[in-house]
Amino acid sequence: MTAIDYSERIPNNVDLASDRRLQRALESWQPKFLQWWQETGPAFPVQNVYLRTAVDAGREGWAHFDHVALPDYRWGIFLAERDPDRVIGFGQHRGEPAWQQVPGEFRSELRRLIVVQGDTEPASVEQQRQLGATAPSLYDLRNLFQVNVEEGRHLWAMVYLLHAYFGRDGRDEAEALLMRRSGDADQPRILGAFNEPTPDWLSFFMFTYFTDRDGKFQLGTLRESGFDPLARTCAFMLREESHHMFVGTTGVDRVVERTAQLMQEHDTDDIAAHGGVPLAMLQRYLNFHYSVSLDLFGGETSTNVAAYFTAGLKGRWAEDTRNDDHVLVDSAAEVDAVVDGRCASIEVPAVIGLNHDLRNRYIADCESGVARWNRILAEHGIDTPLRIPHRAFNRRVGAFSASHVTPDGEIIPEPDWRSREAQWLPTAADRAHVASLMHPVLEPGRIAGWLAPPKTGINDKPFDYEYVRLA
Ligand code: BYC
Repeated sequence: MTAIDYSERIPNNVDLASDRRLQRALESWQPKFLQWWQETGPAFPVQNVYLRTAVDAGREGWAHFDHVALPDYRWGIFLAERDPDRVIGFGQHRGEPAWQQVPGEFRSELRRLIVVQGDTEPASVEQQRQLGATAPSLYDLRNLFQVNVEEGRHLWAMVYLLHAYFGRDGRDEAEALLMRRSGDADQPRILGAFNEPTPDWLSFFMFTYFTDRDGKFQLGTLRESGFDPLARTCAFMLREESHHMFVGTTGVDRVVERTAQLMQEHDTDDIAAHGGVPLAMLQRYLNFHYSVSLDLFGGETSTNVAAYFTAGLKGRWAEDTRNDDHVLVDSAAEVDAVVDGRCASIEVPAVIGLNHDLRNRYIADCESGVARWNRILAEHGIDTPLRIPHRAFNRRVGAFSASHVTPDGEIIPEPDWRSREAQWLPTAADRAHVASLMHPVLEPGRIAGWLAPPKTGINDKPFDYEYVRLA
């Protein structure tokens, strides 16, 4: 059964009505979620928004589009269809039937993974709370709200698992997910990048390109999980996630396009005075968001990830395409390391190097975005390309966290690094310039001057469609 029941207070396709205890527990969490949404969700008041809502967890026609008042969005619990023959694809339990209940010996590791995943979802909503007030177009405002409501739904996805499978401590963790706050000194969100502010739309596009893409890869590994309810929920989340990355990819496309146009039009790199984002500034934003997102993959060597993999809780990206034994007991792998004061690599048992493996897949994906932006620049005759900095640059987690590394991958003394930091990472002046461009443009069909309009609208609607009805 993949169809979603919208007659219930909590829309779901998990037959919630048949488990009164669970239903009551989630119904008592629901008003707390709505209160959290009021307090930390989008602050910009609007009447309603042209949003997609999931109507079926199957493949075809899974979403319905309509104007919806944000607090009336139907957050619910949607799992991809169950394959009754599914077996665990990796680790020491490879080949055994996928678990429908939490295996007792891995309970705390599994809960930890679900809590960390769940914590990122409300964090991103909190980070983006103020953006509505400076939206560059109604189309962009609509996309922001779409991303926000779906991140809220992804929180529901993890909270369902905590309530349904982890008893009392699962319920406590579900409460705690509503208590932590992005950037809060006392109760911060768990992972670094989710405590960084998203103060402007350039940051939002970079975040949805680089940080949501970590979501794609992490969800991809949890979709492989031997714990079937987690695998199924992540499979469906990934479908929603692709729009979030589309927002990032095309958002940066459009900034690059406008930057290139202004450079051509005024025959100068210095387009700040002409209301654009100079290329060097774009590069610094890219450097920042890429490096903090690399940190989200954890250390290059990690006994946590080895334990997750061996237990069958967290697989590798595209596990079934890997040409090995999927157990990795006797395998070795190269991972990044500092060797003799240089960025190099060392050989380690493959299972403890799996964060590096996933990060590598992620890096290759990021490179495709940069290639795409450089094609836009080249079409405008601009031959100073954007670049992905070296993976060791500006890292706070893992092998390079104690080193000071240039975007070219050279380890240099800290004072030298500090003296050049302003060339590499957004400066206060960059942030002030970007902030100065953030004026709301809220008439249908109009767009701010610092980015190009999108090539197509949402769900075949034109760009000048009234995607958001203002309050
Ligand atoms: N910040 O063994 P290590 C998304 C902690 S994004 C702070 O090297 P491990 C989304 C780590 O927890 C996807 N702390 O790392 C995107 C550990 O602490 P404990 C989110 C960090 O455990 C946009 C210690 O350092 N999902 O969905 O192998 C919008 C040693 O770490 C950080 C997941 O991440 C950090 N950056 O891997 C909305 C999937 N990195 O245990 C949503 C679930 C590490 O010693 N999480 N630490 O207290 C995981 O798989 C793993 O927890 C991690 C870390 C990959 C995050």
